[in-house]
Amino acid sequence: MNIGVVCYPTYGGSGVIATELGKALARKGHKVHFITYQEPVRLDSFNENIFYHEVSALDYPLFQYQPYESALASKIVDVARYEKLDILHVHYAIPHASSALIARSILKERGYNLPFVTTLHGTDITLVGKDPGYKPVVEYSINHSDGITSVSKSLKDDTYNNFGITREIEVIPNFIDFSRFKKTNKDHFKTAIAPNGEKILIHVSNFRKVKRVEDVVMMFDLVLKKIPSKLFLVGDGPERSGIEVLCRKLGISEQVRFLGKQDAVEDLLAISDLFILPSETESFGLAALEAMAVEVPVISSNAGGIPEINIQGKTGFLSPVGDYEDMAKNAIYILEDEARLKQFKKNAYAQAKTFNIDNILPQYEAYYQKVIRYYNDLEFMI
Ligand code: GMT
Repeated sequence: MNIGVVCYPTYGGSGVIATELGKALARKGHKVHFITYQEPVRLDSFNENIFYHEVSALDYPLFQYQPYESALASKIVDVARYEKLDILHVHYAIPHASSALIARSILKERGYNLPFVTTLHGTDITLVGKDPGYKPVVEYSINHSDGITSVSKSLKDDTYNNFGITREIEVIPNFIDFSRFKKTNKDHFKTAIAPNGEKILIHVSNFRKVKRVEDVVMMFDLVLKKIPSKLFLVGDGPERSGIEVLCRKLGISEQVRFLGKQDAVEDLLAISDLFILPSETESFGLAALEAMAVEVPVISSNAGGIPEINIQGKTGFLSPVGDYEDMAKNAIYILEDEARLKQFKKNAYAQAKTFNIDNILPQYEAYYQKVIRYYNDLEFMI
């Protein structure tokens, strides 16, 4: 197939999934055309079947905000016609689904059929999408997509609960590429960071309010009182400076390393013992799944789709949102017993295996075929 992919190219779960999916489809022989404003960060290797088309939105003094949605729709029209796309897959509804919708109408008028699939990722529904400033457009463009997928059952339910959706949503979960995320021996690195055998806890996020990074620090402060340990804080975002202040106030700055954005997260995960994800809302929790693939158990909140990946008492523990004391208690329970920690690591890996990209990729391929067939049948009837 000739597949167009629209996504956010920066760090962030939806862009990561879009890029990894595109790369895997290209390895299987499909031609994949990324249409974004910047080369996706995970598009780090050359493949003859991958193409990148840059969206450039002309700036003009009249604009307070650049009309990216229009620039993207125009680019989709251009790429679809000249690259002969069979299908377009847009990741994250805002504004990608509405751009796809406009592009599909323009193309149709010019005699070209381009069905499109919208994948809902999380905050496009649970946070931003349901805001009255966006809701009518999000709802309309979801309902007029030719296919709709969601990354978890929980997100599917949230979508039906928050919007007037009249269409079937297919759940296709996120996935792991085990050729990248696997346990590797980084003992020398671990010895340098934790010379006295301290345990390493890790949190990876975009440091937005919804991630509740303050709960990571508060629970770590309690863990530290019982278990010699270190905390890695990976990523960057608006909450970071407040978190640094909190660490100083608690007197734990020596044990906390702020690592900023990292490309090779898997190397940090390889020396970590626990992954912490206390989010307020989380449709899936890809960062936690990546940790599990590298044999790191998860201490998390029970928000959104997290319970679909982190299994209580098996791959880690789940607590009510904000209950950092319970999270600390659970972390200590796992870390205080080596045999127990080992078992949790094993379970985390086994659970991650069920999300192997090799199992999920065929689901997307089959779904694209179904959408193309359905769209063509519909066209035939009209
Ligand atoms: O976490 C974010 O805010 C980033 C966001 C994104 O779209 O980049 O992540 C969402 O999509 C990821 C990939 O499907 C999911 O793993 C995350 O759980 C989801 N984030 C939230 O729901 C908060």
